[in-house]
Amino acid sequence: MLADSVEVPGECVSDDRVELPEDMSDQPKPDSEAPATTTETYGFVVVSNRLPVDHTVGEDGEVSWQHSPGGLVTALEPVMRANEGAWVGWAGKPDLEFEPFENDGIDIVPVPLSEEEVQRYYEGFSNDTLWPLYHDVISAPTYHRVWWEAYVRVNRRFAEKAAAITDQGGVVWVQDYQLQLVPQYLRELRPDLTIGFFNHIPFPPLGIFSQLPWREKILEGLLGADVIGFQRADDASNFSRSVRHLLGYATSRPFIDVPVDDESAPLSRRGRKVRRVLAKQFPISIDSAGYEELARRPEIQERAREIREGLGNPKTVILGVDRLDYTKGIRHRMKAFGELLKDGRLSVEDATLVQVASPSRERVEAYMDLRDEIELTVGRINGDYATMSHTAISYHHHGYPREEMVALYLAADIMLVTALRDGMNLVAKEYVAVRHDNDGVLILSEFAGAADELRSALLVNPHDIGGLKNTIMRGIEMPRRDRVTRMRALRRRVLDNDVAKWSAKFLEALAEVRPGHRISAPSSSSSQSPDTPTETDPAA
Ligand code: GDG
Repeated sequence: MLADSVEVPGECVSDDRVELPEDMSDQPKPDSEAPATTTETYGFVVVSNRLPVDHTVGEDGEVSWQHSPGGLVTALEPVMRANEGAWVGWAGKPDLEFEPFENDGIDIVPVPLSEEEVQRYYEGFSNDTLWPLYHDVISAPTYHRVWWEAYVRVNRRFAEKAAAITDQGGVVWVQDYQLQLVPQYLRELRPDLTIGFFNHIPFPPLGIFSQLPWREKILEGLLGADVIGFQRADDASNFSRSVRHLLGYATSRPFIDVPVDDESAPLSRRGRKVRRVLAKQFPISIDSAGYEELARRPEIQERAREIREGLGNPKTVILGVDRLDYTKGIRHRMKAFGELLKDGRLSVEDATLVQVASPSRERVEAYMDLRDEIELTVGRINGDYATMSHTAISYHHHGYPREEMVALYLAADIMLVTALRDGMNLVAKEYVAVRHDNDGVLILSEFAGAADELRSALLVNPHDIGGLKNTIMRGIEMPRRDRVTRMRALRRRVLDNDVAKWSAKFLEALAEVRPGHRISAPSSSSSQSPDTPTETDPAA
């Protein structure tokens, strides 16, 4: 996810894009030529809050666009090329109108937002209502009717744009929680389309989701899709349970029968005309080979050595990389690390914690408060324990180029992921992908979606500070042979299940649900056996 800072699912297009310092951007240079406009229609359309390009204005006032090659873009680029695809989204700045254009092989179709819509739809309803609600109410969600009204209006605009540019019988894939009403609006406008939706963040349990004053509307919005993808099996079953209890529809996992007025629709077992929606997990991944390729470059390995030297060559480098977000458990890991220093189980010569906290959602109050709190904690711990030659926590409130991130992963003996709730957590997968030496320890929260797949990590409950401290010590003391055994197993998982396989599986599921609406999946050999209902849940 990305936005004011940035947002897109992580480096994917969600909507917190990581803000990179201008002189350190790892993005390709801006296209210097004026974009060519396009008024075409497309067989395959991706819709996300943020576009995969950033609008930039040079010192001379000249406008250009920077392609942001995140994981989602990397995964979808070949599919888009094979199907003449387009990407619909917001350019990340308010009140910015421009014509569709082609950028680096992807046709870009903008949806403008006013300053008020950015405040209400994006910063308000998306980031201060849905985000905390969907992450176990770690921070209290705010409910404002005017935010909801803006969310409805903006979702309708995205749907209208997608409806206007998609070919007859085409495929539209909607991304993430900012756009949950788009599938329904799109189906109303264009019943001929095949519609997919992928939720990059968790879907909450019924008891929490029920707080939302507009809960039925959100469910109906999502059920406009043919396939609804989630990160974890638990998210899919939370969703099905909410549908059963709040809408009364029959579910037979992984399917949901949505009643329709269409005479030609099939009959359900209860004798109702229904449209069948598939709701199941499609765990997202990364461009694993791309990360490994960067990690094998000699200059990046040299940079990793320099980083360690710059830290005073501590015996152990522990690394945290997160958007500065209260869901990531940054406070918990600092508390555990600070106590290990206090208890004398570690000294600053033994271990340094490097924390990259990329700027994110800086206009939302909860994020401003979090930043103050974390920076106070860093200052206290460093004040108490740093020496002239060794710091305790090396804290960085910046975005870095991807090459630097890879060097950091290579420099780290321990990767510490302590999310209190996280849809997936790509950082955990990136760390594993770069460790071609099969060394390094991943400590991973059981509340991150990645924990379902990365079972050979050291799994932790970040709320259990005593347990977290012991796990950090276990990671530090782990013999190389055990580290290698675990890392090999993790790497098999991450290299086998990359982001290309993720998108191919999702698109295959879409094609199966609506045969005849097949889109060309370029080089994927991955195929999934068709889902069979495993369980029948009576409607509430
Ligand atoms: C959402 C869900 C889900 C971070 N700092 C820098 C930088 N990053 C990159 C990381 C990674 C991405 O940002 C963060 O992705 P995460 O998955 O860890 O977290 P969210 O941003 O919250 O993403 C999450 C994801 O969507 C995908 O579905 O996994 O659960 O919350 O790729 O490397 N990249 C660069 N410089 C930085 O300073 N270049």
